[in-house]
Amino acid sequence: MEKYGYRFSFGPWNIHSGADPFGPPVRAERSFADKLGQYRGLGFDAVQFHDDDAVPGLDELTPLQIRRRARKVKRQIDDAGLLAEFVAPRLWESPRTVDGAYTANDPEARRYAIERTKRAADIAHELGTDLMVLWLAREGTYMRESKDPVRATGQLLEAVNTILDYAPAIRIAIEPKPNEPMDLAYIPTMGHALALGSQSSDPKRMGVLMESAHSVLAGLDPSDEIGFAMSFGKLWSVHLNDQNGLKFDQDRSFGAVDLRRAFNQVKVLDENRFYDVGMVGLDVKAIRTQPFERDAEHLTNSLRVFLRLLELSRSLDRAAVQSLIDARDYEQLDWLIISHLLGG
Ligand code: XUL
Ligand code: MN
Repeated sequence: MEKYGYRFSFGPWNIHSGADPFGPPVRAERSFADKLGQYRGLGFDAVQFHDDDAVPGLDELTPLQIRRRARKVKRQIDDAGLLAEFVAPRLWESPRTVDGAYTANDPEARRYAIERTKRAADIAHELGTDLMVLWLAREGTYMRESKDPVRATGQLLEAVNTILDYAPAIRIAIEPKPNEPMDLAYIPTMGHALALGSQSSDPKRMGVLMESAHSVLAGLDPSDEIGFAMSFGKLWSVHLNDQNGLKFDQDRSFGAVDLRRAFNQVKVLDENRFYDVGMVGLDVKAIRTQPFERDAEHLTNSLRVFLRLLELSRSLDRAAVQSLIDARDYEQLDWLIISHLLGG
């Protein structure tokens, strides 16, 4: 498969048992080793990790035990011919973080969140990646009056500064999302994430990860969110997927809902040489009807859509596009793009 210099990644959670908030698993859960064995065959190069994807049960282990277990995982991914793209601390499942992690009102919960993030940085170090992703899942409110947004923003800043200081080799990419699980999140868009990074103690090490579904949930166009971050050299990873309107986070296969929107994401990534900067992550989930034996097709479909759209972006008649722009003939430009997407 020609991949045009792009490298692709996904997380172990992207092959899953199909449980949702309303029903139990519908497929057996695969082991980590089983999933790892599938990456190369599916056309992927790297693994995205939550800290506990690499070291399950890390809250019960000492820092030294965590590092040792992470080292074993490093050998597993080496043996599978894979890289680790990033490590993300999973700060949203512990009973300690029901009211938030870095912005919890309980100082003990905030302390736990910082310690857990330090362990995630240790794991990243052992897995050979300098990238940490922060999806700030529970930093926000269900009850507006329960937290103070000025104080919460200060706490988020203090948290990233503490990690930047603790792990001088680590770069942090914030993955914004406007809601779910919270009603209202404190860092809902690229702009918020970049502003926070710019105020940190080391702005050079603060960037972003754009997820298509999250941008759509914020009422924004993913390609503009990509372009905004890329204009500052701050887009360090992506979670491409798709989303049918303003509902729960669907993590549909890339391009499954809106091919033109997917095309514009690929176009802006490629025009700005994203392949020199980061990997193409696909944060997609198989729909619940999918059987166990065919539980990774959403990943291959998404990868194929990316590559097909890449070919379409590169084969676009740029001179014709430019002359239509010069003539301000945008209806014809519309037709040129649509007919190109339809195969000419
Ligand atoms: C949540 C989400 C997460 C992060 C990783 O919506 O996208 O999977 O990408 O923590
Ligand atoms: Mn994601």
